[in-house]
Amino acid sequence: MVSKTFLMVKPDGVQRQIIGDIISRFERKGLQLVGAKLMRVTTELAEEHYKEHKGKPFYENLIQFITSGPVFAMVWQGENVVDITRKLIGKTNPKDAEPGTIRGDYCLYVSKNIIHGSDSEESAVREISLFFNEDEILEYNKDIDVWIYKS
Ligand code: IDP
Repeated sequence: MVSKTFLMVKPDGVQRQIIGDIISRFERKGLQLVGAKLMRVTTELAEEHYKEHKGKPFYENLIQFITSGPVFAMVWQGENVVDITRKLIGKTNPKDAEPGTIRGDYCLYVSKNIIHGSDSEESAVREISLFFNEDEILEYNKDIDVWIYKS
């Protein structure tokens, strides 16, 4: 099923100037970028986004980190896009992430793990609506999809 997911290059990825490399990985896979912006996450938005982690030992650091500099927020569309992007991103802790995944290739620590990706269809819907207005998400055809999607 074609659906959408929310991905975000965290402040460490923006500072390290790997936004382009990260976008390339999803483009090469055949997924479609339908929304994107460089933005600062306010403390209020960070707390809403990460509310399931409130009370955990790493929560305060996580909020501090995600608000510490610009992030690059994106909406991607494609077949099984949530599962596929989670696989391309790799395990939460970079020390367990396989080589070839973004976290496996680019980072060392769970507290600086470069990228966020929604972990379910429900979180994707919630997170997209937290970060994007409807008019910031575009619908357009990619002619190359005939070479990517099965007929
Ligand atoms: P995910 O980002 O792979 O979905 P979650 O378990 O939802 O992983 O955790 C959200 C974020 O919280 C992680 O990406 C990471 O930045 C941070 N985090 C998770 N567990 C730890 C930890 O044990 N120490 C420090 N930060 C953590």
